[in-house]
Amino acid sequence: MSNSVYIPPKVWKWDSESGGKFANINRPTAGATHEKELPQGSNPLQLYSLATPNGVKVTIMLEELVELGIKGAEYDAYPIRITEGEQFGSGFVSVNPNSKIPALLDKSTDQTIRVFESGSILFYLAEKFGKFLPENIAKRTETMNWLFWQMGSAPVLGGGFGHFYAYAPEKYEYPINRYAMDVKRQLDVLDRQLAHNQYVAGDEYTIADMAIWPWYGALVVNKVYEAAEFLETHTYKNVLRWTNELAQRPAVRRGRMVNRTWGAPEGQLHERHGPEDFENKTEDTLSL
Ligand SMILES: N[C@@H](CCC(=O)N[C@@H](CS)C(=O)NCC(=O)O)C(=O)O
Repeated sequence: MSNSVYIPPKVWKWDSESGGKFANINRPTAGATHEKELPQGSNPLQLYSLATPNGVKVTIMLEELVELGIKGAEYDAYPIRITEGEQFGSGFVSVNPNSKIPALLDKSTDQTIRVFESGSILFYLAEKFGKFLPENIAKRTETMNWLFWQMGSAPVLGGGFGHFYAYAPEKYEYPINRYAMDVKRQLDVLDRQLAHNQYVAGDEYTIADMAIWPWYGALVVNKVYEAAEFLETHTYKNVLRWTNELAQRPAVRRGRMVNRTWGAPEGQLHERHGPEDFENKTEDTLSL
């Protein structure tokens, strides 16, 4: 291994020049960096997010709920441009002190409720509307098992593998090997589960699928980190089958577009305030 050896100093100091993609927004402290109120619309739910895998989990859930005709699930979605530091504005920090998208406000309750952490948001919405989380205790627990599995595995896939393979200023063999091994193990876990189940938690489509699809579904079809060949993701046939099936769902297709600020203009709906916005507020139609 050719990487030079690092001897940690007695006390760690922040090297803001350490580089890598997103280095400009990383810092070792919490709290707001500037005053900025968040916009609010008239729908019961207010979402502050971006169409990254963690953000898409929630927009898929909301679109599935709206598609079922649940009026209380109507939402206003505003983009938080994390590369520009908008997650450190005072309004956003008051909704999520952890300064990460997605974050949700429920204005339909006696006192407005804030919800942060994508897994917590999925669970909150599933409980509130009684959907996509089975009532049967065994199925419900299996759903929560896989939801927590995803929340635990994302830092390995995103913070570990994705960071060192795609974003770090240089490629280092040790962390790439370490995380590639674990991501492949996770893919194998999923592949074995999906060999005998239509959906991740069994025969029902649940919040576990919504949490896992934006990460592992994207990975196996080369939509994150350009790592499909490196990880030989074509070998995870059951994950691919499930990925492609879910991609056909209309709510999944819409969920991917909300708060998306990159890619094809017809796939970008920066703000979402109602179902009709998918017809006339995407970036291609706005520029006409
Ligand atoms: N555990 C959190 C992770 C959220 C997260 O990492 N969000 C990223 C985008 S995918 C973010 O906001 N990053 C901005 C930053 O780190 O400053 C969740 O699942 O909600």
